[in-house]
Amino acid sequence: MLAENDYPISVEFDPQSGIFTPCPKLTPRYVSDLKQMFHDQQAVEEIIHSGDRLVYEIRYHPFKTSKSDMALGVTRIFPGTVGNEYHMTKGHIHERDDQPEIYYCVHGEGFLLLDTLQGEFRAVPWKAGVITHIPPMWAHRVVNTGDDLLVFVATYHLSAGHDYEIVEKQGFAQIVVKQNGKPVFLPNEK
Ligand code: M6P
Ligand code: ZN
Repeated sequence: MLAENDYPISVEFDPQSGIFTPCPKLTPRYVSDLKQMFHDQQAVEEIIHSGDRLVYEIRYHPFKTSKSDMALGVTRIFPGTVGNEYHMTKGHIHERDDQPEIYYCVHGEGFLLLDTLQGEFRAVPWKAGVITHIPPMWAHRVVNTGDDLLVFVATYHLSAGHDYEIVEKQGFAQIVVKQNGKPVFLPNEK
């Protein structure tokens, strides 16, 4: 006997805009939610005082059956910088150390930053069509270095869990800043 949750579910997705329907949950993230993440604290304060700014949105759909727990997340990062640092996701590492994730860039351009927080760092150049497997124990963050929206699709297990604290404290090994209109990598001073 199938339970009510055990039937297939589909959503309709537009890769250009990053919007899918039906969408049970939308989480907006403002500069004020990412305060600790950007290196230029003066720029952060100025933006917050002048009314804050939306950096990205996450649309989320859980798929929980009697035997499984998948999640679909679609993130749209708006173009822009805070100081000279490009808009990016907060970044997190999974609470569980056996939980990977798939990230699929469907629109825009930028970098996927991957960091073990123990010495290994990768910056994967990202554009529409690139799919990256994020192994367990690698923190992940997406940076939008283009003039357009960056949209990516994520699939992971609900039970993976999000740990933001260590990323907040330590940051990723490198930051991505705009210099002469181009992305440049600098060591994180944190
Ligand atoms: C993807 C998934 C989500 C994550 C979102 C934004 O959709 O990895 O789990 O919440 O990106 O990233 P962050 O949580 O780091 O802000
Ligand atoms: Zn994740």
